Amino acid sequence: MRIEPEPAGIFADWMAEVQARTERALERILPCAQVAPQRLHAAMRYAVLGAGKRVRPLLVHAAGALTGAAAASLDRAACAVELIHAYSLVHDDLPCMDDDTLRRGRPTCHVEFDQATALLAGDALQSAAFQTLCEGPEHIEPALRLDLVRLLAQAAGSRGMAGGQAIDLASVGSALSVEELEFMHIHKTGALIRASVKMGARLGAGLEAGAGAALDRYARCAGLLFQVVDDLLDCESNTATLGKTAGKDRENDKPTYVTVLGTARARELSRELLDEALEAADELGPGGERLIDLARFIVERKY
Ligand code: GRG
Repeated sequence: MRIEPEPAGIFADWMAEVQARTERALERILPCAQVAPQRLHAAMRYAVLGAGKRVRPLLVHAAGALTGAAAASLDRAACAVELIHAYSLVHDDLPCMDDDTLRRGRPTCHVEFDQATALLAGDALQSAAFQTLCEGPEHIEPALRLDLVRLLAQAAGSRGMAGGQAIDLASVGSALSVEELEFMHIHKTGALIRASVKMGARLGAGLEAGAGAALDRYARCAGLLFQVVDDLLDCESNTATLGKTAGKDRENDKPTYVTVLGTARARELSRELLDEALEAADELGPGGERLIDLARFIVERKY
């Protein structure tokens, strides 16, 4: 039986509430800009606060809602994942990587500050992510905290996001097969999205094996879906709407789902991945509604 999506207003309200509570929690976690070293702390806050869709925190909360996790514990995992995401964007924008000047509708961190400060801000945000998982008053058992640290470290590391980024940089100017492209994105973008879902679910009651597998299938599809849509937006949207430089992939001669498959097939693939994500979420039964709404949001987003 297919779970009906919630009325749009309910999802929009829930999304706004999670985004707001994530912002408040990040605000508390990040050192004040008045605390030394002021410039580094200002750069960290600049990179994290006041912008971003918070897709990964939303996934943490949606998966946690499925397993009945406490909201305060989910905030902690959500912030840790978002701090890693923010670090990756700061480093990705550096001249030695994608060399971009616009992010979230404003100058990139190294443009607003300087390259060395941006590099350090990214480093410190990564450390802050793991510190966040280790601290806090919530009743998260030490063994569970360790699991969360492990999940996040695996997702961010050389066999996750950083590894995917290395493949991405090495692929500039080359023709990848669809399989190679998928391998790259499962790591670069997908690993953190998958970890968001796993960490959220892990904070609540255990799922029986079938539901656990369905949730992981959902997370894998959502990660790839996010990237296919990102590639379509990069070539079909504009800089003002995206808040980052449109057409950057072509400018950097990067293989994308659009260059490898063509626009029509890339769009078809996004529909297939959405269907598969929705099918997987259906298997989760009641409680999976937010995940369904989020998969649709990932496809329908404009930036
Ligand atoms: C530097 C180790 C290292 C990794 C960087 C994720 C990544 C790897 C680079 C980002 C480049 C990029 C545009 C990837 C496409 C998918 C993606 C992560 C888009 C940005 O995420 P959103 O749309 O951003 O969730 P907001 O600003 O909403 O948080």
